Amino acid sequence: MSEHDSVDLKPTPGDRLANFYKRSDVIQSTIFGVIVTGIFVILGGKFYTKWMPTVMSTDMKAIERLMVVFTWIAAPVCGVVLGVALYTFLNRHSGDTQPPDGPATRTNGPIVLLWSVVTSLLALTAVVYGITELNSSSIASAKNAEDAMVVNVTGSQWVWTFEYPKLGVTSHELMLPINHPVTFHVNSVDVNHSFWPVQLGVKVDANKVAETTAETTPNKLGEFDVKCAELCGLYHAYMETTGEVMTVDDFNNWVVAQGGHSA
Ligand SMILES: [Cu+2]
Repeated sequence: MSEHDSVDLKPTPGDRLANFYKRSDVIQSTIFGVIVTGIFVILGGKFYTKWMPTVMSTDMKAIERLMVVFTWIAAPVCGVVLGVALYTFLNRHSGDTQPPDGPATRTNGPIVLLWSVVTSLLALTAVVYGITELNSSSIASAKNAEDAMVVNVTGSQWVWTFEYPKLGVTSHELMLPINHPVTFHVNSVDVNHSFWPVQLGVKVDANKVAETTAETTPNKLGEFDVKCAELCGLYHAYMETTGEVMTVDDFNNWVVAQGGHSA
């Protein structure tokens, strides 16, 4: 055999990749991984639409979509990890002092490259999608800002107060008219709180030193929860109240009943 032949016989990266995929441990782990990925992709879509809080605003819809997409992106990574774990678990033998082990993958260039490129692409997709959603929601808020109804939200240990400056109403329940943009100006009189009308998809800090703002447009009639999402002392867990998205007529009636003047 000449020197030239022996160089030709060296396995190419392609050969190493092909051999890697012929290994029974790799085949079994891959099959488990694909099954786990499939389950997470199906459950990801179902979970958020079935068990997450009701979607009552455009922002909540965007958040739900974001969570479903992020679950799908994470599914293959979870699939690979659980696939290998399942293979290891099912192939253990009683009395083994060491778990079954194969050749190291860290010297397998093509596999390391594949793993790095795929996970980088998944992470990049998550970043780009997240930034795009954030941007489109700020554009929508800016568009709505002019005709938005202003509600001043004040957090105090351990009560939420909602003031409607243009309507002359103050309430401890957050009433909102449907399909009308609303801007929350959020403050605190004591410690840091976090204003969280759950089903509206809004969560924003309530600070004493600086006002924060958030916008949304409620688009579904019904009650929603308002909670505090920042540990703020002894009764933090009880710092909650209810809100309701109402028809415009019902909202105006409520305003009048509270002694205010309807818009
Ligand atoms: Cu709190």
